[in-house]
Amino acid sequence: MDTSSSLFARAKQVLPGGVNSPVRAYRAVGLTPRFIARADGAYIWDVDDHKYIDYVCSWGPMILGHNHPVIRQAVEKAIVDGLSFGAPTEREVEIAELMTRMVPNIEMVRMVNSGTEAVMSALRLARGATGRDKIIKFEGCYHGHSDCMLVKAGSSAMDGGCPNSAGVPVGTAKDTLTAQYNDLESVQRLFDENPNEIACIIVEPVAANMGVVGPQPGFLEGLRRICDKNGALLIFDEVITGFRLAKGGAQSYFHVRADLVTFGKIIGGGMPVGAYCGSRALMEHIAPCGSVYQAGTLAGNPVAMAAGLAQLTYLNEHPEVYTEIEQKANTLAHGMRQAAAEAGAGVQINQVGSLVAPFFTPDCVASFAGANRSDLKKYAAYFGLMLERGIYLAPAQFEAMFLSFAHTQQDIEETIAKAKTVFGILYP
Ligand code: KE4
Repeated sequence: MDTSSSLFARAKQVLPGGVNSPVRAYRAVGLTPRFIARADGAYIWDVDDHKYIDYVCSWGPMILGHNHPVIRQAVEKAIVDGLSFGAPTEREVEIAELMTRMVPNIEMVRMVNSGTEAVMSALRLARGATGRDKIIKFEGCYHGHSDCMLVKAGSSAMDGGCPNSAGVPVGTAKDTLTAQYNDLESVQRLFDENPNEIACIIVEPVAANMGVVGPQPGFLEGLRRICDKNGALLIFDEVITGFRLAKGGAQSYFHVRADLVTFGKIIGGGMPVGAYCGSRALMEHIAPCGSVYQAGTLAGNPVAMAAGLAQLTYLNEHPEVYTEIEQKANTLAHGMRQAAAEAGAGVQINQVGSLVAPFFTPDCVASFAGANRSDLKKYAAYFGLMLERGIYLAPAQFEAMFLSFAHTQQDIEETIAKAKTVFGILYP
C-alpha cells in the first residue's frame, strides 16, 4: 500500500487539493495529510500503520467509537436486502419516530444526505413559512456550504481565508445578515434595521466551528425572546451538538426551544445522513404536503438508516454514554489546563459537554473575536508535535476535539501527558 505522501501526490492529480473536503488537506498546519487505512474504537491507523488516539471521530459521528459492533452488524444485515430503492422503507419511519421521542419540540423529520442539505432545506422552509427573505447567522459559525451560509463562515472556510466564498452571487449573500456570537445587541440591531424582513436566526447552540465557544448564560434564551418578539423562527443547527450534548441535544441541555433543528453526523452512525425537524405545522409546508420543495434520490437510504437507527437506539438505551463522555472531556480539559499552567503556557482550554478546544492565547475565549486572537502558528506546531506522538487532532484551529464512548481513562491520561510535553516545547 502507498504511503500517505505518495498517495497525497497521486490524489492531487485527480482531486482538488488532493481531498474531498478542504480541512483534510492539512493546509492550516502545513503538513502532509495522513491517509487513513482503518479505525477501531478510539483509534485510527494510517496507511503507514501509525496508530493514533482519534479526537476527530470523523468530525463527530463516531460518538460510540469506530467500528462499533452494534452498528456494524446493523449495516451488514441491511446490505443483504439491497442498497437503495428510491422508495419508502420501514426503517425511515422507525428512526423518525425514535428522533421525535428523543428530541423535544419536534413532531416531524425529513431525512437528507448531509448537514449542508439539512441546513439549506431548513432555511428554505423558514423563508417559505414566514414569507420573508432575510436570515441571520453568526460570524465564525459554520452551517455547511450552501451559498447563503458561506458568508463569514467558520470551520475550514476560515483556514483558506475565504469565509466569503467566491461563486456566491451578491444577490444571494445580501439576504444573509451576520451578528456576533454571544452578543444579543448585535442581533437586536439587525431586527431594528430590517423590521418584518427576517425569516430566521440560525445558530450553532455551541459554536464548534471557531474552536469551541459555548453560549454565555442568557444568550440562547435571548435569541428565543427576540425571535418571538419579531415573528422570526429560531433554527438550532445541531449537526454537531445533536445527540451529542444530550439525548435531546442542545434544546434539552440548555432548556431553550428551537422552531427548527438540523442534524447530521451522529444520526448517520458514520454514513451520509442529515435531517431537519420541527413541528407538524411547520414541516407540512414541505412537499409533497406544502409548497416548499425539497427532494433527494438517496434521502432515507436504507443502509444509512440502519447505521443511524442502530446508533440512536444505543444512545437512547444507554444514557450513561452522555455522563461518561462529558466526564472524560472534563478530565481532559482540566488536565490540559494544568499542563499548560505548569508549562507557563498561555493556552485556553474551552470545553462544553464532550467538545474540547485549545486556543493559544492567554486571554479567555468567549467570542469569535476572542478565537481570532489565538496564535494559529502555535496551533499548527502543537498539531504536528501531537501527531508525531500518536494523537490525532483537528488539523485546524477553528474545529473541535470530539470525545467518544470508546476513549479510555488511559487514553485521556496519555493525551494530557503528551500535551504537557508539547506545551513545554512550545513555551520553553
Ligand atoms: P456536512 O454537510 O459536512 O455533513 O455538514 C455541514 C455542517 C453543518 N452544520 C455544522 C454545525 C457543521 O459543523 C457542519 C460540518 N462540520 C464540519 C466540521 N467543522 C465538517 C468537516 C468538513 O467540512 O470536512
